[in-house]
Amino acid sequence: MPRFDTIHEYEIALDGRGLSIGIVMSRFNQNIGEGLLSACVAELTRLGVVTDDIEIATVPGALEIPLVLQNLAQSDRFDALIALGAVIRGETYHFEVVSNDACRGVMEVQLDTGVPIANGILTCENDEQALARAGQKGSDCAQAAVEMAKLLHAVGDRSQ
Ligand code: INI
Repeated sequence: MPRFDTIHEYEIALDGRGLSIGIVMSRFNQNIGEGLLSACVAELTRLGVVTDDIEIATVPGALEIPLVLQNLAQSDRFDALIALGAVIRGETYHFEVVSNDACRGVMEVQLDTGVPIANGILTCENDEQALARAGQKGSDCAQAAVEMAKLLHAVGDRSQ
């Protein structure tokens, strides 16, 4: 239901039919990456995205994610992208560098290209914490990607 009579408010249905989604997953902490990925793909398909319209690229670590996202975004083939990975404090002395640079890169790519990117790069204290969060985060990213793709399409349609 609209909140106001004369103000246009975008109402976005989480309907992924017809959307093309690219996923970039870091293989560092691979079991956590796989947990994020399976939850993410399960939710995308539940929302109606067909598997033929999903592409998955894997990279060695979170720091490699932004460059691949940039290439996928510039291909003009995707309505939204998703970044998946885990940076674990206990396993690196440069935790802040890896997490900050990876997340900054993801944000820069989406602002530079205009393609929405759901950021599922977990930053956690330890493996247990990351594993506990992976399922929910993967699913949340699928929903964010579908919502943002649909919202930007709706904004674009109104600008015509
Ligand atoms: N990459 C991750 O995705 N998670 C980490 O926890 C991590 N640690 O611990 O260092 C990590 N490092 C690798 C980095 O992303 C690059 O792959 C590497 O520096 C090569 O460029």
